Amino acid sequence: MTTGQDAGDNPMYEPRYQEIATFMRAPFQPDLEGVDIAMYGVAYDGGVTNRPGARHGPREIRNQSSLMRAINHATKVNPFDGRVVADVGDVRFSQIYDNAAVNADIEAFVRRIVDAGAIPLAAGGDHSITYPIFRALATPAEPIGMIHIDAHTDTWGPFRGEKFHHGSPFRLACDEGLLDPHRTIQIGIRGAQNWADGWDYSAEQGMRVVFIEEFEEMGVQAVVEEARKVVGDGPTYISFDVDGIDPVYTPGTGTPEVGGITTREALRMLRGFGGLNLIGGDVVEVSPPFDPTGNTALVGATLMYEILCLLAQ
Ligand SMILES: [Mn+2]
Repeated sequence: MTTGQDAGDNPMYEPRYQEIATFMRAPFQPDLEGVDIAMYGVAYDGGVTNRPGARHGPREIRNQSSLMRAINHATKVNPFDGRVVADVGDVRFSQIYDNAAVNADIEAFVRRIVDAGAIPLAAGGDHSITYPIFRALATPAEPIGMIHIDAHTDTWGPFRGEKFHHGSPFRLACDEGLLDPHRTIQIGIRGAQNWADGWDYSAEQGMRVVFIEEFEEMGVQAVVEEARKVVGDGPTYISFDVDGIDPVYTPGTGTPEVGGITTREALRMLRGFGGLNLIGGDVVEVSPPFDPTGNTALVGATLMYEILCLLAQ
């Protein structure tokens, strides 16, 4: 039993303001050797339709994640116990002004993680990054399910002639047969739109969309049960856009929408997803330039830790 008095040489047990700020203070291991869960950054925000800055998300989430500890007080899971959890670095981009080229780099990076036998856990980046992640995780023959927490369905069509943007990843993934719409639940949706085609697309494809009003009416426990029913036993991905949370907690994001999920509801909800067949996850849309107190990045790091605990189960 390691205690605070005899922690040995493990940097995770050093005082938390020390050492290099990797995700959760896990070892930095870009070679992926023996890694079970690979945390990585996708420092890209070329897909935003409004306020930029999410390219700075991974670094600031790393910084705030120094505040995380090992044992989850609610579930008693210690994700570091008996498995290798590592920070494997950021996706390297061959080009940064070409969304299609960026997508190819993200896909190749995640494919390397999967081929090494590790489960990928990303810090974005804007939400456009999840589409190339899905290209590495799924095929039309073996589509995946998804639990998606967000203010927006992100199933919109092209924006000003560009189909790769942060409002479209799940339409692209669904059109390509990578995402099974009948095993998809979108939670926390809200905010006025100028066109309804994203909402319509999700409904037409058969995705389960829980608008924030229904979320409030149902309560967290019923939403958890609904999500578990929708995704079932099949391979499932968790994608958490911090704009699903109310901007009083997460103001530092590209497209904030008031009237959202509280951080306490979000943590309770995530803890309800233990034991599902989870194949990866991400936390996206933390935009440090709009986050003067650092709290959005702290929330992002905490959500990432909770998803890490789920992936470890
Ligand atoms: Mn989103």
